[in-house]
Amino acid sequence: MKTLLILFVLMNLDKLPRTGHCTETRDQVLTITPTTREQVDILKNVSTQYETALWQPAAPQFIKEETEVHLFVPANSSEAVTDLLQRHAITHEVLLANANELIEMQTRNDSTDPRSGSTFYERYHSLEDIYHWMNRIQQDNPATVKVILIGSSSEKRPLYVLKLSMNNRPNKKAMWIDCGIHAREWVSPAFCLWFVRHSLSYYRQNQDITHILDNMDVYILPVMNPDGYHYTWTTNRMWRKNRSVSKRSGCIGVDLNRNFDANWCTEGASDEPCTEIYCGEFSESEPETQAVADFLRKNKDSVQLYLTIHSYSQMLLFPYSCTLEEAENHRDLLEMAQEAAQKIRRYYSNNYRYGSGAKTIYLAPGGSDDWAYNLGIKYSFTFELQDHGRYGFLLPPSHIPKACNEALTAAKTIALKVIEKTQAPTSPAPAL
Ligand code: 0X9
Ligand code: ZN
Repeated sequence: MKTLLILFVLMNLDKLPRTGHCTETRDQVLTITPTTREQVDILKNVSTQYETALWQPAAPQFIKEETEVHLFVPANSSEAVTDLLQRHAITHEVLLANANELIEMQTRNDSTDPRSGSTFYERYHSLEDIYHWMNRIQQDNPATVKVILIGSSSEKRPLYVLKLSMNNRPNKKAMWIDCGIHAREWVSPAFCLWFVRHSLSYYRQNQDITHILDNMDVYILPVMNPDGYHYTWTTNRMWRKNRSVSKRSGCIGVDLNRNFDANWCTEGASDEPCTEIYCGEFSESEPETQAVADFLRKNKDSVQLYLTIHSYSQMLLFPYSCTLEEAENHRDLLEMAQEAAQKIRRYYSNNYRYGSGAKTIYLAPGGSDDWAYNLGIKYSFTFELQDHGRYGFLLPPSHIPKACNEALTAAKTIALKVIEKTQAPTSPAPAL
């Protein structure tokens, strides 16, 4: 009997939790709905008291009554956090019980896994892989793809933009797409890769992408926050900001989507370096922000459409997010977002909300979309990709194709509209 018991313990050593308790606790995501002011205040303090990561909303100050909060709770804080919620009768449920497994699944190098039938574009990739991919794409398409170095990150990683250009028409217009401003939103860089693959594979085969590329060059920045993205692969999967070191605090990182010069650091951002929505020392204080802003300033006469890709919550947002005021072409932007959302519903049976950022989610100043809009790029959108919170930032790789195709549909619908509204027809417009 004793031998059997020892054998059992030895066989299960790896399954025993480090704490020595018998029940295995794992990293999990909770969905919590506060119903009273007191409960809201308790939740606002949770992230400062315990090691947790707020998934939704982006910062504790946006937590309000009767609105779902998604909270990532690592195994070592699990007991304390659930105790606290129970003591204050705060309604909560486990949204994801197996966050560790999902993280492991997403970082596994599938190319060496013979059981995996997924292609390169149906997986998440490390920063190094993405740099290699960009190089290869340029080498394989020397006539149409160029890699442009637009600057470097605070840890001195290069910021590369791909330029897709199918012809040299005089006075050619362009669109811009950036991905990966927020490090943990992995489906965002996956979308930039997906868009490039679609453009290169379906040019001259698919009418819509052909019409877009005939009339516009495309600038694509697959990872705007390389330091943060790298950090999510090596150290902390839940990291959001960049990795710059603050002079006046031990806390690291600026929220690059609060660092642009659009009502910079007013309500909806924070001047406290330890928060997730820290706006930085001054607008464009961060090299990543500066590189993008400089590039767009230089190219503002040609760039007509600005797209920035985030996750999650399934929304198509447009200016303003930095004020409750309406943008001057609000009707146009609303119509375009509505048409894009309708197409997503029709083709993919998925719901995307749409509207101005401030009215649809929250006031959030210093964002790249508002800044690009004020620069004169009158068609400016933020896409929040899948999902609604079932997996949140840990969207399994198997969901990449649908999430990216939905966003691709929206991007193409909007780009075609921009061409229709601003450019005299040079070739027959496609039947929509
Ligand atoms: O808060 C943000 O930066 C974005 N949401 S996220 O959950 N991906 O962090 C929304 C950005 C909307 N646009 C602006 N705030 N300008
Ligand atoms: Zn984001």
